[in-house]
Amino acid sequence: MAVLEQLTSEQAIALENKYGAHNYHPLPVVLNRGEGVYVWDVEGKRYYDFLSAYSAVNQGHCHPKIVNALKSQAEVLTLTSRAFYNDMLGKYEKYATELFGFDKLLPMNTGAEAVETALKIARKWAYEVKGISENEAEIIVCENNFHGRTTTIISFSNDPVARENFGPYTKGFIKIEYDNLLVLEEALKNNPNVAGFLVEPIQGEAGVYVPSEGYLVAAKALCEKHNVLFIADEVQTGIARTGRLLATCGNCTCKTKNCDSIPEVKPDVLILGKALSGGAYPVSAVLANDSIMNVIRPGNHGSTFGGNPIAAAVAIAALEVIQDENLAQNAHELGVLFRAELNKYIENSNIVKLVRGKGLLNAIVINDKEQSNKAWDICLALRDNGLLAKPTHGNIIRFAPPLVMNKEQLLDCVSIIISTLKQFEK
Ligand code: IF1
Repeated sequence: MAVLEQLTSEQAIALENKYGAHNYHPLPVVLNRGEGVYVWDVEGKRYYDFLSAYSAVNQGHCHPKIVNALKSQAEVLTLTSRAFYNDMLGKYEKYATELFGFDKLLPMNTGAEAVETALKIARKWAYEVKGISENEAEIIVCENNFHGRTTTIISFSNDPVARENFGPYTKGFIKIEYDNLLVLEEALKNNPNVAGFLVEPIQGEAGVYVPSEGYLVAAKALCEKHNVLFIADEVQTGIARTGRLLATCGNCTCKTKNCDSIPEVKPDVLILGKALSGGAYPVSAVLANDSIMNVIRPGNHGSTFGGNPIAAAVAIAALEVIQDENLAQNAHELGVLFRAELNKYIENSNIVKLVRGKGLLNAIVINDKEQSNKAWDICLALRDNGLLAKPTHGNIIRFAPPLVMNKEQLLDCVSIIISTLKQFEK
């Protein structure tokens, strides 16, 4: 078989099973093209993409502005390493720090690398600025978190599948219940060596858990009171996904007074990834003000590809698309419509318990008493009906289409989802 010959779905799946590590269990569909809200399989069938590569393709598949930025830069200079300067990185850093309101940006590639970077910055700040004794720094994290797959990050995961048999585990983390201010205050009061509080504004992988109104604002205030860094992991919630530029703060684009966005809170350390590149290239970043970021000095941290010219060019284009096409406002409005339509159905459903989310990061909880594969079977049926989604944990199905979706397409997807769910009603 010639390496580049067109495969059937069956052939493609067989190749991955035989030659690829089995670190995923993908839905059985083989894609070979994406455009906007659509993807196509190798047999030419078109689907609505309701996962957006876990919110990396917020700007839609193969957005021409982003692809052109990638292609143009790739033709002149792809990588210099940081041993030398390049003409794109400074422009990107200026653009992004002004957009998100921070003094500095540390460029990395994957979300997990950016989370690791934020943890290192928080620890170094704790020793050199806060004055905690060396190797005593603690970082508070939330139960049911998802921050990536490195050995340090899974050290503070409570997902056995992500954590088991990867020890010995990194120390220095205190786990508390998400969306519980009392236990956060207790942890802060009882642990003088806390450097930071790492939190997802919405817990995506856990099943799109939206915290109580005011939780993030109050949590930030508690961190300020105890001189602890509030570290927001917006890898999945950022870049307009939840109906504002960031789920935590700033540039609120919702014009309506009763918008369902999360109250504003300004993180001390902001972690971005995924849609920072529109899904065209691995780009992640950590942003902070000088009083924090300047603990990092030459030789302290880096990566071969971090801050490369392609990443810089692609990230600028991806962020421009978000603003030019007003995607945060669109995500907000379509999210309100999506949840309203689903709630109408749920009133009379015996298999869906609830729908929850912000903007276009939503999930439904399947009324699944027995630990059956109902959510998985529903996703297989959705696939057959032309819409791709995947369960997160067990009985929860995440719905996260590209933010470029229009109202007509969204209502078409609602119709597909509801008619598919009805196939499973008793
Ligand atoms: C997988 C989950 C989503 C993230 C947050 C950091 C990262 C992620 C909030 C790390 C990555 C991805 C990873 C991917 C599946 C997907 C995922 F299901 F794993 F949890 F989106 F919910 N912070 N999430 O969501 O970024 O290193 O992957 O670039 O590992 O299976 P990354």
